Amino acid sequence: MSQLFNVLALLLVASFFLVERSSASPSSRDNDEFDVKESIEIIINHPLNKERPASYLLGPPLTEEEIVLTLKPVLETRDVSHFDGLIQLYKVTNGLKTLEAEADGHPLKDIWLIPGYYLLSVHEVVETLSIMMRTSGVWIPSWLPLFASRTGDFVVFDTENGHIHEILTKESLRWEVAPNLQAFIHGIAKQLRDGRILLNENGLYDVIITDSQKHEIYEDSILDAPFVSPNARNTFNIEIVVHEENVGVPNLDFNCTNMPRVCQNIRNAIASGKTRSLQRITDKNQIKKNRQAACGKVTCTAPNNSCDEYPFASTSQGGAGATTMCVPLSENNSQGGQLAGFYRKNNVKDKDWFNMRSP
Ligand SMILES: *[C@@H]1O[C@H](CO)[C@@H](O)[C@H](O)[C@H]1NC(C)=O
Ligand SMILES: *[C@@H]1O[C@H](CO)[C@@H](O)[C@H](O)[C@H]1NC(C)=O
Ligand SMILES: CC(=O)N[C@H]1CO[C@H](CO)[C@@H](O)[C@@H]1O
Repeated sequence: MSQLFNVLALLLVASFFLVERSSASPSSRDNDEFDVKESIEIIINHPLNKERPASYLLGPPLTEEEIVLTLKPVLETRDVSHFDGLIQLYKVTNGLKTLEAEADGHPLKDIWLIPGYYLLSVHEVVETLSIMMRTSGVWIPSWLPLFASRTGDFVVFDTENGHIHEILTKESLRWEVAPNLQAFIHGIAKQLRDGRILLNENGLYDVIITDSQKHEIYEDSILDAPFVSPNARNTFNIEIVVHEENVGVPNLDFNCTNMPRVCQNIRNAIASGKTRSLQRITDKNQIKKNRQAACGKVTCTAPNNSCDEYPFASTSQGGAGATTMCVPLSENNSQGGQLAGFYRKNNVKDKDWFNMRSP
């Protein structure tokens, strides 16, 4: 508890530092210290969100008592009064009614609140955590899933230290995007307000960053942008243990029992000439680019379905032209777990080759 307090004190210092930095910049207005409510308002009222009715699909706010009560089982003995950002967020809105919105004909990207992600309601946070704990194999109990993409990607709140991580469960990758929730939402609102975010050809957000020669560089994901968290750009493999021995080019055999449609999609892809020879990549930007190129324009109409792709987005062979299929959500964790297990067991690292043997 006192340890948590220390961490919290550190975070507080860190967030002040962030605010300090941004208000020092000459182009920003004086009152840069907007709170979570103001940040959310900036995000939903931004012209880029006009086509995405996030605001009217957002659920009504909850009271602090309701938030604490719902989260209590997952926070266990932790003192929830320390999680200011979480409380502030859900006091603004209880997230998006995803399934209702989709049933109402809105594609997933219409209900994004932040680039690539929609906000889960507090009940969905608890439910999704329990599903991920049962099925994912790489999920850590202290990760509260706050934002989800429905393709196995999440933005999570770590109850150990309040840090915000982006998690790609299928690829077993995570990285820290902000030291706390306030800084995360603030960072996104600020970049939207300052016009450093635009829509790319896939209808997704890009971030404009200027290099030392003032050339514009485009990042494909705002969540990676250094301004969200200047000190936190580390990418980690989850649970990938490094062994010394070289096992050659390993063969991947999927167990299709729990994911018949994923396997059917792979068979379709191979039948149409896609390669079985794959090279793993761990560059998160490239993985997300591949996923968007493959699945960005696919709308899965059946409830609880999400777009799956072969070759996988986490290989050099993935991306535009990949064979896609809408698969039940229940199949995504099965695939993610099997891939992660395969990479770990066979020590398949970045740029290593492997062979998709079956199906
Ligand atoms: C495949 O998965 C199912 C369900 O988890 C399991 O019952 C079965 O034993 C597995 N088959 C093989 C060959 O591992
Ligand atoms: C979709 O998933 C939710 C939550 O897991 C479940 O309650 C609902 O019944 C599912 N709907 C369909 C159509 O499968
Ligand atoms: C079993 C199940 O439904 N797994 C997950 C598939 O992925 C989505 C989001 O990426 C989760 O919401 C599901 O829980």
